[in-house]
Amino acid sequence: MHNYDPASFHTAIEGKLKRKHRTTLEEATDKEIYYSIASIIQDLVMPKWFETNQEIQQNKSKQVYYISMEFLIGRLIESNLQNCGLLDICNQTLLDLGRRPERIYEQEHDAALGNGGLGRLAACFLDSIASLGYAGHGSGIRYRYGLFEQRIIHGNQVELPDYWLKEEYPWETRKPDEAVEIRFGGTVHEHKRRDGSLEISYENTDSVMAVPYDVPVLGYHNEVVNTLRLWSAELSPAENKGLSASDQQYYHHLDHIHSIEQISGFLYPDDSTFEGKELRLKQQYFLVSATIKNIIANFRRNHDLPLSMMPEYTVIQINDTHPSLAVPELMRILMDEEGYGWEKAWQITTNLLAYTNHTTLSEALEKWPVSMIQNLLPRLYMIIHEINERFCEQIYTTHPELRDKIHELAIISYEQIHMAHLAIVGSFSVNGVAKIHTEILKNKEMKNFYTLYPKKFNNKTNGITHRRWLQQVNPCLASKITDVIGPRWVHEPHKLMNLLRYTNDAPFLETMKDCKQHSKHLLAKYVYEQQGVKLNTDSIFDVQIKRLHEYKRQLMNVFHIIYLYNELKDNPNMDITPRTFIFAAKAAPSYHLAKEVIKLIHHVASVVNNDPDIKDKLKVVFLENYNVSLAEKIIPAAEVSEQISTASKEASGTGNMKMMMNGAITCGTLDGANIEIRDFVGDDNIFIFGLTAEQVLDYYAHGGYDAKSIYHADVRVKRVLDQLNGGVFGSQEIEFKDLFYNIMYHNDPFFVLKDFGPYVETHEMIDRAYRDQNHWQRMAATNIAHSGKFSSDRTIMEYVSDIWKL
Ligand code: 73E
Repeated sequence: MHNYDPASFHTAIEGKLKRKHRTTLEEATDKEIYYSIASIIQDLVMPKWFETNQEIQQNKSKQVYYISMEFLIGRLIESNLQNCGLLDICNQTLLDLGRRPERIYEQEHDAALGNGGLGRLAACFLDSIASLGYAGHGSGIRYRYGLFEQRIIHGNQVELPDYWLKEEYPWETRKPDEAVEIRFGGTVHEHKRRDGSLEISYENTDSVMAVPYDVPVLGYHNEVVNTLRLWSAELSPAENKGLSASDQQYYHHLDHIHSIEQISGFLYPDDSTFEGKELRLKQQYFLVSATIKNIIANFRRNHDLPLSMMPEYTVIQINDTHPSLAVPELMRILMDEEGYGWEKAWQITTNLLAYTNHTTLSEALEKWPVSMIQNLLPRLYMIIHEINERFCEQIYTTHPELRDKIHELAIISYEQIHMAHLAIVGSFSVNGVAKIHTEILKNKEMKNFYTLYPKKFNNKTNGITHRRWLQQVNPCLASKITDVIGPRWVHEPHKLMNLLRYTNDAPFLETMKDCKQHSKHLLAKYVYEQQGVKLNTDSIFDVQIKRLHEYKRQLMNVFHIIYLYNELKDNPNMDITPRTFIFAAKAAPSYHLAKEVIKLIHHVASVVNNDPDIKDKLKVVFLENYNVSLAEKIIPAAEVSEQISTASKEASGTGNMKMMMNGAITCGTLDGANIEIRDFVGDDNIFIFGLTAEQVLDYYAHGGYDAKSIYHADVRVKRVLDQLNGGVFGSQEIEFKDLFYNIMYHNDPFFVLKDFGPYVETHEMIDRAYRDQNHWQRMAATNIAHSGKFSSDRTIMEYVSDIWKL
């Protein structure tokens, strides 16, 4: 994509600094250099971006639109440099200039337009779609505030707004000419035409403009530039009344502008409980309506064909139910604006849409109150109602055996709209995100739908982009891999399998270890700079980084640490392999128990880290403000990857894949993609423990288990819980009674005590295994070798061949 060498790149930066910042290489700030580099990349990208679009138009190839409320893209500077082949040149140029590349790259604000796994998956998918050369676009919201910034004050999480657009974002291009109008509220009028058909019109609606901002998505070394289109809510020109400041209405008008801009104001920070907030519904409709209008406009620009032909050239993947209003919105446009009848419109709609389910947690399932949809989207409500009537009717006539299940399957029941049901009925494909998750969908959560539509259901195990999560974040390991198996794994990640030939190669295992030590040192340096804590880089780096949730069981990890602390206090000369427990996690702001766990980690850390008896044997650190950039620092240094969710609860997980790809050994339950990781690496290269999903579901079906009996039977457990309840961690005012009560009197809904014993024993095995470094590195190499199957390139190829048919 470029003709730069270090000398000409140097000159290019110099030129940008002079023309755009009126400064010199010597005087420029890191930020000015960052902007100059971004601008050089943009100059290279623009013509390729244009050409990619031209090619799509000319080839008339089929396109996929990935609609998602979240795109957790993180920083783009390094991956953009890498994908256009400039990373090495840029690093060298910066070093020659006496600048530290990482200091320059961290000038970019980490774009946190997502909560966690679901949003990061969308970002990995965009990278793979472009790198594999497919025509695929992301469509999301340009939230003015991303996921909150986390600060820890006296062990408590405090949320600060993430105003990420404070400074210019160099990757976006505003496209005001492609803005579309979105309408909310109002009343619907039906007029019968002479021919008996209905004409629908709306009155007194509120209008909002959706203005697109495009971010380029660069393929790896292939000249492809796809688009991530992020929509921003603005005042519609039609509503911009010329009022003077003295006018009473002026203030109403300002309020009105504010309420419109609120639609793309902030990202909802909860990824595990559904909160039926009207503003969130507005966001969803805003995204869906803007995207579909855009898709139709693109289709018209590229083809001289009726919209009924759209499914041949277009497919729309909806990321969970958040964009599931796409079903009624497509129906509305096709019928009310394009004049199709119900049957034809339904055929087109259901041939366009494919739905991915990401969770079976009942608290997370979206159910909107009928009244809210009726008020905000009256016409869509009429359509949803009709879809529901027809659907129930169809079950009644074609599936008599399901007649007594109709109320469970219905889209509308008890004055609520079940978005998952709407999404399943309205799309041609329904996929889960790991094998076990899809099986649970088919055989349990969506069983009756599976009976109705067996062919719709399919599995697409998640993946991660190995370009970012290995090549970019761990250049040391990546280059050592290339040294032994050659560079082809970068294009064909399954070729990492060739590493299996080196699992007994002592020099290779040694270099792998050197890379791990290097990464551990870098992380230790960061931790020291951040919080003044010195890490023992010869200790095991045991990492749990993910959103904080009860089902992910960070609490069980903390209980294990308290247990080890007790053991060491009882027997200070106990022979244990030193450990550093590393946590990073954001809790949803309203999630009390999750915040208590964060506080507990901090109090345990302060006791353990300051106890002279413990010396260098145990250390606990919590790194604040977990985000993509922090993950990039931690993951290369991880040796044990904690994936300890209550079996059946974690649909897939993707952090498990990232850490395995960097040579960490998973300590995990048989949940989500852990199962597939085990199937690939084999029992000898992973530490599995705990209840199976079947056992967990069986307990739930019989009202849970008896947590108190474990408390009374297991002295280790009793001691830990009594310490928790008795104020041992934290002063008198800081108590963790709510955590204690939740286990003892709410019967430990996530089986922390039940799995505790096996978890402790598994960690004892890890402790011993680590002492044989040769063996440990062999396990690490085996994990890396198999991680190619978890590249999102593989996932995307499966979507392409089974669902998208691009
Ligand atoms: O297991 C993860 C999965 O790896 C799952 O919990 C997560 O999606 C990941 C990617 O497939 C997920 N996020 C959400 N639901 N499941 C969610 C729900 C509401 C808002 C935002 C995200």
